[in-house]
Amino acid sequence: YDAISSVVRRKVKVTNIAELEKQGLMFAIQESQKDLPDGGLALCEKPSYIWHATAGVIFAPYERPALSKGYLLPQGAPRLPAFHTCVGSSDELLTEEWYNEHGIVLILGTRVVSADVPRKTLLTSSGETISYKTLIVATGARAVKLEEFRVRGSDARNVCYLRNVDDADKLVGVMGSCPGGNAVVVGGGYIGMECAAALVNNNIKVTMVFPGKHCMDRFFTPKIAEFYESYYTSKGVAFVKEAAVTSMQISAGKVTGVLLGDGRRLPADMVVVGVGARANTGLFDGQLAMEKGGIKVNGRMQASDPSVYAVGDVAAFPVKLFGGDVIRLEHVDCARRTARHAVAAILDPSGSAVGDIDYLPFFYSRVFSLSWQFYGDNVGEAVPFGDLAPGDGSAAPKFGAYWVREGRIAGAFLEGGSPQENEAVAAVVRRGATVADVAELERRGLAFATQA
Ligand code: NAD
Ligand code: ISD
Repeated sequence: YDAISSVVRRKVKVTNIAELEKQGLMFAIQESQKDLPDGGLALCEKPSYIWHATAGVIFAPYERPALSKGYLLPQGAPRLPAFHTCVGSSDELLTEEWYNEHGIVLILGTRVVSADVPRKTLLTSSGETISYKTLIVATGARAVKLEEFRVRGSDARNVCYLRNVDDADKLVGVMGSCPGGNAVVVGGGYIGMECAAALVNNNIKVTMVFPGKHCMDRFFTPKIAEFYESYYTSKGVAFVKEAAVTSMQISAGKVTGVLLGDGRRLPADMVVVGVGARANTGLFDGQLAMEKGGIKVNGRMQASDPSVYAVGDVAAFPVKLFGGDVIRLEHVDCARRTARHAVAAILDPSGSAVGDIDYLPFFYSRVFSLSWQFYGDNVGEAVPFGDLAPGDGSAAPKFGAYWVREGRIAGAFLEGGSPQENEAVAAVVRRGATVADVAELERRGLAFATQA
C-alpha cells in the first residue's frame, strides 16, 4: 500500500503501459525505492496512466478552472497542490497545512448525508453529528449525466466528464490511451470548448456534437461563435450542430461509436461529455427557499433560515446591476466573491459595515492561444466591433461586442484584450455607460471603453 500511494502521490511517469501491466505491483515497489523528489509537486511531462489508482485520493478543496485548461496540457501540466483554493485570487494557497496552521478543522473524505436546519445539525457518513451556529453551504454543482437524456454509457471506461481531479485524471489517462484517435465531445459549452482544445493539443481528432445552432449558445452571438468555430475547424475539429446523441455503441466496457438522431454514427476511441451542471441543493430541499435551481439568498448571501449562508454555484442571489434580479452563476469568480461576502457579512451581524453584495457578473475562457472575457448580461441589442474574420493565425485576434439595453451598456465581450482593455470594458458595463448612437458605438468599438 505504501508503495502504491507513493507512486500515485508522486505521479510517477509511465512511458510504456504494457511494461507497467507486466510489472504490476513491482513497478510501485521499485519506483518507491528510488530517491525521487518529494511527491505531489512532480509535473507530468506526458499524460500519466495511473489515473485509476488516484481515484479516491482525497485532497483539500481546490479551484476548478485549471482542470479544463492547464491540467490537460500535454507538457508541464500543473498538479495539486498548485491550484488549491485561493490561489486564483492571488491569496494564500489553502493547502491542508494551511487549515491546520489557522486552527480550522478540515474533515476530508466525509459526506454530509442529512441536514436538520431547525436543529442546526449535520449528520455525516461516519455517523457523527456536527452542530453549528452558522452554516455556509458551498456544495457546488454536479455534471449532468447522459442518462438524464436516456443515453447509457456514463460508466464506460473511455467516457469522461469533468468536474473534479479524479475526472481530470481519468481524462488524461484516456487521452494517453488513444494517441491519434477519435474523440467525440458531447456539448458545445465551456467544458466542450475547453476540452476540445485540450484534445487537439494532445493529438486527438475531435468531433463536437451539440443541439444548438452554434457553440456557447448561452451568450455567444452567431458571429462570435462563427469566429471560434472557424478557428477550431482550422485546428481539425469537426462540428455536428443541431444534433442529438441517441445512444452509444459499447463493447467490452468501452464506447466504440456515438449514434445520432439522424442515423449517423461517429466512430469514437473516447467521449467527453459536458452537457451542463445542476446545483447540489439536495440536503436542503424542503428546508430552505430555492430559486433558479439553487438556494435563494439575500444580498448578504443569507438563506431563508438566517443561520445558513450559501455561496458559489449553489447560491441564487440578487444582482444590483440587474435591478435586483436573482441569478445563479456557475463561475469561479462568483464563487470567490460570494464566499468573501458571506464571511464579511457573518463577521458583521449588525450589517453596519457590510451591505448587500454588488457583483458584476464575469466569465472567461482560454483555449489554444485565444482568451476572452465577458462582463454583465447579454441582453438587448448586440453591437459587434473589431475584426471577426478568422485570419491566418499570424496576428492575435481582437474583437468583441457590447450589449445595449434601453440606451445603456448591459454587457460586453472581448477577445484578446490586454488587462487594461479588459478593465476598461468591465468599467463601462459596471457603470451602465450611456449609448446615444448605436452606429457610433459600433464605429468606435473598443475605444468607446478605453477612451471613455
Ligand atoms: P454549459 O452549460 O456551458 O454547456 C452545455 C452544453 O451542452 C451546451 O452547448 C448545450 O447546448 C449542450 N447540450 C445540452 N444537452 C445536450 C445533449 N443532450 N447533447 C449534446 N449537447 C447538449 O455546461 P458545461 O460545458 O457542461 O460546463 C459545466 C459547468 O462547468 C458550468 O457550470 C460551467 O460554467 C463550468 N465551467 C466553466 C468554465 C469557464 O468558466 N471557463 C470552464 C469549464 C467549466
Ligand atoms: O471558471 C470556472 C471554471 O473553469 C469552472 O469549471 O468556473 C467553473 C467552476 O470553478 C465553478 O463552477
